[in-house]
Amino acid sequence: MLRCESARVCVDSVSRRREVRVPFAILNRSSANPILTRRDIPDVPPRIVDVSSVFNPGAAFWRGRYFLLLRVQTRGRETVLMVAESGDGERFSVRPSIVNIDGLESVGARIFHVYDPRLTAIDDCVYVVFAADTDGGCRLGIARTVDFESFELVSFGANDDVRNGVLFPERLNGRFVRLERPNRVALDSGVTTGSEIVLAASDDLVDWEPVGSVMTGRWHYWDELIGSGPPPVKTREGWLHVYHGVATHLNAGIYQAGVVLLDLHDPTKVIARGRNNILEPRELYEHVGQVPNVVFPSGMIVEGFDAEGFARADSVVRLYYGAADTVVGLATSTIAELIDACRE
Ligand code: BMA
Repeated sequence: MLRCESARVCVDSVSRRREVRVPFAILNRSSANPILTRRDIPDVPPRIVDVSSVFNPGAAFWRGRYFLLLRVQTRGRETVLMVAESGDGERFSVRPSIVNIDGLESVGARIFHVYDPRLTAIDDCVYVVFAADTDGGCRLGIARTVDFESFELVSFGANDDVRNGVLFPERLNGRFVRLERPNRVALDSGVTTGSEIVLAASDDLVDWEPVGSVMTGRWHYWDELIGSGPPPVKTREGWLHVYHGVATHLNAGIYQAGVVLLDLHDPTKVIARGRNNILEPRELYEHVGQVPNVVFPSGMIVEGFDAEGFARADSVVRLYYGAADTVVGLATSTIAELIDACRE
């Protein structure tokens, strides 16, 4: 692995990854950051023309290619999903089409926005868990794709106001499991948010039952409000999970990323939780934008797994995040470094 003593650009001769290594950093930002901006979004007239922003992507490594499912916002402040594809995980090209989720038109709720997709490959499909704003609050929908061309709806949440849903990559005790974040905290702005991540289980991805609380926000510190980032990754030491935390005690909320390790058999048990954030707004594109001071981790790609399906300690981790609700950033680390960060 590369080690640099001072902040500079390093090129890994094997993968050609370009990253900016900063001493003591757990995550190193790509020197190509922001890797996607509104200028990379092709027009798809009449709806998609000269868009305002692109952020909070879901990510998957699928059949040898890197995919991002982007949250693209128009100047009408409408949100659509678009697919970006890459051979190296860093240089993406965005397909000139809007993702249509077949079946979403018949859920019986008025949907204003579909956003913040999280991607999990299970068996031979990639599942997308997305948030949908409706008259009754935010709902979680699940769609699936095999080719990133067509997407079909699997289920749509009934009543609960909930966001930041992420599916585990395998069933536990024969059931699908996901983390989700109920919206139980009302902000002065009228927006509802939350400070607890819970585990839910399902036999069919349609009906979900609560299993228990996983973790809550830590008031006065970096992660007062919390929500899942990308789906958890199975490691020998537990489920490695990146989440976002919001410090609300400063003038405006600051969105950061942190790590937690959950028990492999019972993910409601926290084995270790990092004390500090591992990524916070520091670059101009993270400080300035539609919503200032936001890093919002939403996609993570790990390719190095052993024969039993555990992520290898030395595997590179690519973390994709929304910056200031305006652009997409990439930062890299390794499984071992992220696990160490949980124990700090
Ligand atoms: C959260 C979500 C995210 C957004 C973040 C910062 O509550 O709405 O989609 O990136 O706020 O605005």
